Amino acid sequence: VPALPRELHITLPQECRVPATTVPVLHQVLAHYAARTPRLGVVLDKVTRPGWPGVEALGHDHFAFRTFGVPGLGIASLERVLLPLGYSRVHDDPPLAFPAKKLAAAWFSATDPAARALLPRVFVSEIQVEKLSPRAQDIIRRAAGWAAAAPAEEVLVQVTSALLTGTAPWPAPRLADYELLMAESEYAAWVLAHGYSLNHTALALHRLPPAASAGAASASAASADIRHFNAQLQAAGLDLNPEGGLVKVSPDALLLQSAVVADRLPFDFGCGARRDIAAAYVEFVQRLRLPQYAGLPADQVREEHLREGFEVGNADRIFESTTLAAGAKT
Ligand code: OOG
Ligand code: NI
Repeated sequence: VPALPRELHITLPQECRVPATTVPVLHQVLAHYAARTPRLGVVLDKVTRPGWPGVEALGHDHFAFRTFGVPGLGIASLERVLLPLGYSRVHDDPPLAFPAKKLAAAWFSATDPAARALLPRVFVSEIQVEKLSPRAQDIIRRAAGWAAAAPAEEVLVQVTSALLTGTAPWPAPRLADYELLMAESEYAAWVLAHGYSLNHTALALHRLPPAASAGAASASAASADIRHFNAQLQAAGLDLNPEGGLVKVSPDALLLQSAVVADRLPFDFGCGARRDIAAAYVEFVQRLRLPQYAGLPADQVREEHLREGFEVGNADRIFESTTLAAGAKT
């Protein structure tokens, strides 16, 4: 297993009622992701270590996974792993839906309120495979169709194994199949190649103190500032997802998100073909204080006082962080 940089570790206090295996599982997922996300290394080396030298742990706002919405897999397959690990599904009304991308999403948070600011939320999306062309459906069924026929416990073991090893529970696809899916849905092609490997972690800027270099104006701010952070990312030579502006802002203006575009890395397709394709990316989130807590002194603000959840308009743009890398020429 690759080593996990120290500041990405998750530490829970003793009193949290979280199963003993949860943090080791999350660390394993992160270690595989960190090893195949060179841009995460740049974020740590060039931005967070120099800008926040005293900070030992960067908080994870959320992890994100992508799946095929087929019987036995999809959001439900990760739900079956997450519930025994001490997570609960959060029901959004209306549900998170992305009709143009043929995607649906759900998210999970720690069941124990004391663990909520420490364990990452988990955002899981699925592509509505039945809405794709017959040819695309055929490719996906050849890879993922086994799950419909297999006993539930077999699927659970396969999904958990893929999660822990950063792989897919099907063989490496043929390049032609990847390209056919890519022409129709970049998301579907990504899942065919990467399966249950972590799509991104989102670092919680609201849990970081203001940066010393942000200037006097921010000295009284409650946390690091996403616009300043983005400027640091750009100064480090990282390309940010520009869709809808560098900072994606929720309609209530309390959920701010940005992302570096995904790394492009060599991938070994079936039959010996090798190509550079979009891999994982890194996201940054700043949750602002809910209006009813506007008067709290900065040192008393905790995660429960901040804007919760996700936002369709933001997520729709964040999804493009892999498209932007996949389309780039090397
Ligand atoms: C997920 C995109 C959405 C967010 O935080 O809203 C997202 C993906 O790219 O799979 O991460
Ligand atoms: Ni995200």
